[in-house]
Amino acid sequence: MATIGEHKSVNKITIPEHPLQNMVRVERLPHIWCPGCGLGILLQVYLRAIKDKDPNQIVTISGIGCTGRFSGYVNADGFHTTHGRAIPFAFGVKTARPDLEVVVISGDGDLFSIGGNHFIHIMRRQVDITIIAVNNHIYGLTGGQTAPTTPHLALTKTTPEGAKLYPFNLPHLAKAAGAQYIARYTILQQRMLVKTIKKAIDTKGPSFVEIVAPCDTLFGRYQQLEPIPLYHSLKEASKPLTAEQKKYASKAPIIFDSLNHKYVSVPYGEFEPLKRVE
Ligand SMILES: Cc1ncc(C[n+]2csc(CCOP(=O)(O)OP(=O)(O)O)c2C)c(N)n1
Ligand code: SF4
Ligand SMILES: [Mg+2]
Repeated sequence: MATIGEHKSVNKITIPEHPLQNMVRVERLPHIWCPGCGLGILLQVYLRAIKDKDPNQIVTISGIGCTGRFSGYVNADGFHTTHGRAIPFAFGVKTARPDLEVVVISGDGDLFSIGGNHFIHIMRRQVDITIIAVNNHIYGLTGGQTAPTTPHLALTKTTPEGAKLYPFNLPHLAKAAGAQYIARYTILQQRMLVKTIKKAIDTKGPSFVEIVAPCDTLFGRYQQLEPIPLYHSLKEASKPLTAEQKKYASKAPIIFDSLNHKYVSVPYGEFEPLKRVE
């Protein structure tokens, strides 16, 4: 049994010991994430993926946002860095200590908006790090503003008439920039995600994993979807990549029908990395 919840405003609660408890900074609990948020699921997925590794050999780095809190809950070395700068921090760590496994876990706004330039250049430089992007289609922590991953015409706090821009297709972007391992899964495919994160960490060179985990509180609310229908829609639209999509990431965008409030297509699996012509 363990006692958690040292925060002043929270009553102490007693819970049975969790099998991954040693890997979590329990003094930080309860976490900040909303009920139903995929980030809680991702924490246990990530811990399962790294549990056989030496905790002194892995560094988990995140930026700012709901996802940015991730590194703070992992009971191993990590950095909770400034907004958009998780990748430069990671590059610094890898440069100083090439023997370490360096994993960036951060939000779609953090990695592709303010940090977008760092993303393409870390890939181009072929740095041996893993980047895990949580695509929740929105800026979660700051109240649901549009992100570079917001579906076309989706309502958000800053697009009350619907997002005019089209979202990035992240695996396609990662492939063009030079990622050596590229995958997309949703937060509903947890076993596959554990394997994928292990593979991404073990790949030499830059690895990229997109995890579609819609913000049920804000993205869901603006699309008039309660959490359960939101997840049902995600599940129904999620399909393994076709052979053509594996080869051409451009043919595997996430499609969300904003007018009818539902996912249409969320292709998932591993994509072929770019073959360079020398
Ligand atoms: C330099 C700077 N600009 C803006 C902010 C405000 N800010 C904090 S989190 C955030 C968005 C985070 O969105 P995302 O990376 O998608 O993370 P999520 O909360 O969705 O997981 C913004 C704009 C900040 N902290 N620092
Ligand atoms: S605001 Fe959204 S992304 Fe942030 S914890 Fe809540 S559900 Fe998750
Ligand atoms: Mg986000």
